[in-house]
Amino acid sequence: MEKKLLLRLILILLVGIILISSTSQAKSNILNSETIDQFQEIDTGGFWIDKIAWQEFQPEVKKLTKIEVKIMSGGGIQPPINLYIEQPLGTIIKSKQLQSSEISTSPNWITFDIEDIKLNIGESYYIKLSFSPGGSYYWYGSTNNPYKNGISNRGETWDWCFRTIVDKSVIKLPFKSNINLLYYILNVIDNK
Ligand SMILES: [Ca+2]
Repeated sequence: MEKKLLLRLILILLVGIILISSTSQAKSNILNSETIDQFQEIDTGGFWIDKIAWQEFQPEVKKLTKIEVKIMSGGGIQPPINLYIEQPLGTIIKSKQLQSSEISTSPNWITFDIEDIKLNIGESYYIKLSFSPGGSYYWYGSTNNPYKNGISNRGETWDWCFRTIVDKSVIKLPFKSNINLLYYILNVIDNK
């Protein structure tokens, strides 16, 4: 009887160690799971933004963490630039402001690190850029409708350069199987 109890304690300890080690492994996987979901990277030119510009997109992954847009600044003293995620157009879900000093005066992919949000897969959302009067920011994009799941403020044939960065982590904690294994072993011991 005492032997059985000791065996149970040892097994619980062992499974505990397995659980802790697998959890820390899963955590490190989660950290590296950011990836691009929706994107339009073709650049055939661009336009100076006339106060506001927007691009529609439809997510295929729920958790949105960042937006990247290919833009440049007109240089000099400028108001900050705001990026909004809207649904529908005009209703802000999230926003992120960058100072003009953070935007270079040559074409670059700029990351707007928004607070993470959960989107509904397949629904239309809008990436909007805007700034106060006096700003001059240029957004690159392409003609011929390269992004099929959305339009832009320039119509159906123009899509701005953008990327949606998402967190695709699937929590693969083997808790369940380990706990089932523990129950199984304990049952075997009990029934001996
Ligand atoms: Ca399009």
